[in-house]
Amino acid sequence: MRAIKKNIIKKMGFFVLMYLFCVSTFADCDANCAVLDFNNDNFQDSSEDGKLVLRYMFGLRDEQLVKDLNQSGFGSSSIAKKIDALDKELDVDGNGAIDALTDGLLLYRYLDGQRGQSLITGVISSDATRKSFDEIEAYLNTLAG
Ligand SMILES: [Ca+2]
Ligand SMILES: [Ca+2]
Repeated sequence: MRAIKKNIIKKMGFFVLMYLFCVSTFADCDANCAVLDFNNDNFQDSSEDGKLVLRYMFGLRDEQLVKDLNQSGFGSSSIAKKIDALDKELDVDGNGAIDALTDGLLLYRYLDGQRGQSLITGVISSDATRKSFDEIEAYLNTLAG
């Protein structure tokens, strides 16, 4: 009986260690993973992260935020939290407001690999403080890390 108890305690200790390892790994990821990798799959791309940030800016949350997208084990609330943490940094054109049809599309196009004039055509607000593709690209390069 005592041997069985010892064995159970040993096994529980193993699971506790595994749990702590996983928690610390994910905690590291939150701090160090690329800022625009919203689903934490180690890629910054338009097909997942670009859509996520656009949907988020359009006010979609929970299941609607992640529908048909790869969450890579990262739940919708964690994804929303990661996007939300960027706060004012999401104001890509620097007009003081965060808007899906300007900032969101700039982020989407940037993650899609578009650069130069095609990055900014039709999606810069009239009161933007970052207007040229040079300024937008430089800003997003800093943000993407
Ligand atoms: Ca990603
Ligand atoms: Ca803006």
